[in-house]
Amino acid sequence: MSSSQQSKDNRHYAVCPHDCPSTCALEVEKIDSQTIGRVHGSKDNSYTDGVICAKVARYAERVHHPERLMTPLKRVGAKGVGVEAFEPISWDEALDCIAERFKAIAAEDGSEAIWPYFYAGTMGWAHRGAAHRLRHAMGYSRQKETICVSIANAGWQAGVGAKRGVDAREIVDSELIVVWGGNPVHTQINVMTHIAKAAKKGAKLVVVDPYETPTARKADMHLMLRPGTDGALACAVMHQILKEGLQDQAYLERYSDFDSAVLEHLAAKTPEWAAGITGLSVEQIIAFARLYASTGKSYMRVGYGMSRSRNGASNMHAVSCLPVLTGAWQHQGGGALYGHGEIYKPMDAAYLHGLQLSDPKVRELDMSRIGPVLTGDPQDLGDGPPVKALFIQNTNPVIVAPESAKVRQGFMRDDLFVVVHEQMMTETAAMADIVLPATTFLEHDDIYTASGHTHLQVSKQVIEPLGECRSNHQVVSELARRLGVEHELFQRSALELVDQALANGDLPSSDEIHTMKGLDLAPDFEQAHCLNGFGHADGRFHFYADWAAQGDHSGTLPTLPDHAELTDETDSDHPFRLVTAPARTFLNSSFTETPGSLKKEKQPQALINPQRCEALGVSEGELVTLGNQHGEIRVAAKPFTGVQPDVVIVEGIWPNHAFVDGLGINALVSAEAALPNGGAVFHDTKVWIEKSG
Ligand SMILES: Nc1nc2c(c(=O)[nH]1)N[C@H]1C(S)=C(S)[C@@H](COP(=O)(O)OP(=O)(O)OC[C@H]3O[C@@H](n4cnc5c(=O)[nH]c(N)nc54)[C@H](O)[C@@H]3O)O[C@H]1N2
Ligand SMILES: Nc1nc2c(c(=O)[nH]1)N[C@H]1C(S)=C(S)[C@@H](COP(=O)(O)OP(=O)(O)OC[C@H]3O[C@@H](n4cnc5c(=O)[nH]c(N)nc54)[C@H](O)[C@@H]3O)O[C@H]1N2
Ligand code: SF4
Ligand SMILES: [Mo]
Repeated sequence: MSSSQQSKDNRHYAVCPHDCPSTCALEVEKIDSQTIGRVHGSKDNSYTDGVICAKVARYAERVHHPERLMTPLKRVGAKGVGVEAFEPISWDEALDCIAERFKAIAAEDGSEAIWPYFYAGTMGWAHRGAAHRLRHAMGYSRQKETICVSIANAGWQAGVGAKRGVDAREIVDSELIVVWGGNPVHTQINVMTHIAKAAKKGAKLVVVDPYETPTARKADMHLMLRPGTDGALACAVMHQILKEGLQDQAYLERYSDFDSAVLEHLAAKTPEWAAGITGLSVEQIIAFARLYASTGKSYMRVGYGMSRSRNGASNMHAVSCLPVLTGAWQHQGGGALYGHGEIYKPMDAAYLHGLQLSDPKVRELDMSRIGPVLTGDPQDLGDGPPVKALFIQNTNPVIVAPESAKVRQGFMRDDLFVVVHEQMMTETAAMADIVLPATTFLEHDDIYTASGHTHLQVSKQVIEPLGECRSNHQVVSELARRLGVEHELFQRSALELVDQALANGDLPSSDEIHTMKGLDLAPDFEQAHCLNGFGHADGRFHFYADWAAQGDHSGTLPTLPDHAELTDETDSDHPFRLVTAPARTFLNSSFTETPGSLKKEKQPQALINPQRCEALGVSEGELVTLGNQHGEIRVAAKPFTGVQPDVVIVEGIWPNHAFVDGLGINALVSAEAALPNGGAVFHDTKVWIEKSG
């Protein structure tokens, strides 16, 4: 047998578990029962289409990382030091110790003093949701999931009324693709695969992003606006389209609540007005409006970038009005995609989250405010007890959460008992009292939905769990037993739970879905293009946003599309706006440990307009200090022409220790909750910059 034939035979279907809209179908080379080789994109999945990102192709570097956690550990030295402060213990010892402490804390301070805290290190529903099952069974504090999608969801919901959109495989038929507030070359490479197919047929690409990303470099038009000003740009584009009579009036009347008051409102939102806010030129705005209205086959891929601001929901809503104004939604290759959440509703996610056990009276803490929560902010704790224990799976809050100096201060508390279940000794794990070793997706089974495509996929274990690693579900089940809970959610296997959730929605079994390498749940054309109506009760798209329905009872967010002046604006002491964009070869905090990724990303860098570098007297590689009321960090400067003079970009959620002073980018980001219903404002930060002394 040739070696290439051998490698084909050894390929196992799996699904990428990472928090990425692409949720790629993979083929993993298995070398032996404990070892993987290269990872490839599967050709069998028409969205993945054989392409995956470089970091996952090199996944062997993560699975077989020499520092992968292999046994339970107990901290015997100082917090935050790392692996040398721990000594190995047995699983029984670890789980007994956790159960004992949790029982004692619940007895003394109430069960709400324990806060299971998780996010999307794995997107698999059975393992991701494990912490929820434990929380609801025990009455531990609930978690408001705000760190990623809550602002964007609110903005999209306000207009469209449902998380629904046009299949990205239609991009091949588009004449114009607008990537707005996303950088798919970094964050979901498959979008670029589909754009390349359309470009071959002459389609144009427009990118709206505050800096010249690799995606923007491929664009025919790049609108390099100031962060947090998308509402202004969208309004001026609508103004121009209406002024030139390029809207689809019949569509607007049939499918939206557009009326003469909206028309009048937009009549004031001139390109001149928006130019002053966005930093774009009047000509650019007019040229984009004309290009956008020139074809119904315009496909808008909406990213999260514009939403990670205090006015983010309003920006998202304003942008989502555009394909309605031109009637693009009606056409093959036209419309918009934010996410496909709605199509997966038949799967009973509530069952997997253990919602049947939940008590809505139990307090809910905002995950993005973990710093203020752990440092006892009354705004967060109210009359409730302080958090005395954390049980953490799938997330690394010591580096990814806002106001990270406060997060660290909270973790350093002597009276806080911390359990972290992890694959690596992250900076969060280094703060733990007990660290538990976790399997990777290649060592357990799970089911995956996607936001960027329409397949429901089941991934099965490819290799044996390494060392003593256990899955999230195993750990939570064993803890629940020790805490005295008897429930099927902790007695069945992960796939048995998945099968129940599938059966509850009349979907095929996990085995069937696995055998067919994914079940395509793509809705028909009418549904995907909202021709049967949008998600609101009246079936219309709403130019009038009902923010109160989503939690903004102060009336702060504008009802009609607009520029909401809520951002952390520059002032004489803070002349720059900071954007903390995703790095290409990291995935949030993951891969910040793999040699292949580190070699590419090198070090944290501040991309600063060359004029400003000159004024600051800094050249490439020299250290600059970025600061504001939350803290100061030092980072290497990189003169960069593709950014406005008052904007600075730092890519990647590097570990704090990668920065000169051991304090990373989120030391500068505020934990203020965005309207209407919370959300972290990662790209909405004023800073000053100085050459470091
Ligand atoms: N390689 C890689 N892939 C990832 C991730 C990663 O860290 N690295 N993270 C994953 C996760 S969790 C998520 S949620 C997604 C996020 O995926 P995206 O939606 O692509 O990411 P964002 O972080 O929102 O930032 C995208 C772009 O928005 C731009 N941006 C910032 N502010 C604004 C603004 O006000 N207006 C506009 N128009 N643009 C703005 C940024 O400059 C950036 O280029 O990606 C996932 N995929
Ligand atoms: N400055 C700045 N900060 C940001 C952002 C930004 O754009 N800028 N983006 C924000 C966004 S959108 C998000 S979603 C968050 C994400 O932040 P995180 O949730 O922290 O990100 P990840 O790196 O995806 O996952 C965290 C950890 O999960 C672990 N893990 C993976 N699989 C498993 C498993 O099966 N079991 C267990 N127990 N652990 C597992 C990984 O080893 C990893 O350390 O970061 C946010 N922070
Ligand atoms: S592009 Fe996203 S989903 Fe695909 S392999 Fe890379 S991280 Fe995973
Ligand atoms: Mo995210």
